[in-house]
Amino acid sequence: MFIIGELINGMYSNVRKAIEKKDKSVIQKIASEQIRCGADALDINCGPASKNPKEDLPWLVEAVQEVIDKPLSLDSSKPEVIEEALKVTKNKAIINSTTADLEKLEILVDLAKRYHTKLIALTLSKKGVPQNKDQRLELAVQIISYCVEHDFPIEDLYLDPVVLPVNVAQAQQKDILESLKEFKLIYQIPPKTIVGLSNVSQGTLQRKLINRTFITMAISLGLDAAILDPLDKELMDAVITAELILNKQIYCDSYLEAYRKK
Ligand code: THG
Repeated sequence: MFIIGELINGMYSNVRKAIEKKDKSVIQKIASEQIRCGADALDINCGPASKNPKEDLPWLVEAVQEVIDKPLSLDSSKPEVIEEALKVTKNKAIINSTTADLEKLEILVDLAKRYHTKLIALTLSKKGVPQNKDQRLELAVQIISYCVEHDFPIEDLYLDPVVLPVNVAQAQQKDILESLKEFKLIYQIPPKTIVGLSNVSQGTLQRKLINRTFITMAISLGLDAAILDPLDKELMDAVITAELILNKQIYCDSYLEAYRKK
């Protein structure tokens, strides 16, 4: 499982304040902790309150890169903000994200090719959030067709079915999970899949339990990557154990430690 740490996000008040004060040390501590807990990459999002995302996102990237040598996922709905951050990114980056809309695909697939990045694509369009798995599949087909026609390597594409909170979209959860399996059947090279895990539990009282139950089910349906809180130890233990059960790691009594050391 490819784990992207979610904690550098202006949605969190400590990060929002650090961005306002340009306090690098707060950001660098959150970055290092996430990697120490097993994150393979970090999501970087300056949050909806940022007045100047074209400056704030590159500032975050540079602050993180001073202490961490891992891929960064540049999280913004504005392509011009992502491009400013790409200009300062050292490692192979991840663009987070495009939608299935043609004008977004045109700009972001081109950016991903020019900067040799991976690309997360949400099965979302101007019509809004898909309401069932057929609508998700249709948008996934549009995204893959565009990538194939424009020579973007499918190996570098991650499809995101858009996870919704269980308290407002309970009837959709089964479809979201099953989409993960269906996306793999669209093309001869099965596209990778990703979810923003914490979305599922927003506004609920049992956040951690809901997160780890959802991810365990998603992993059994072939999930490749997740944006999540790597500091949640029970969550990380559940991820490692789900992968153990799927035979992605050899069993030994200390398999949790063995995974963390690798
Ligand atoms: N897909 C992709 N990218 C994404 C998402 C996705 N990026 C953003 C988001 N979704 C994933 N990251 C988060 C980060 C935090 C939370 C949820 C998802 C979260 N934050 C607390 C909340 O809102 O309750 C903030 C609490 C606080 O203020 O301290 O839940 O789906 N590709």
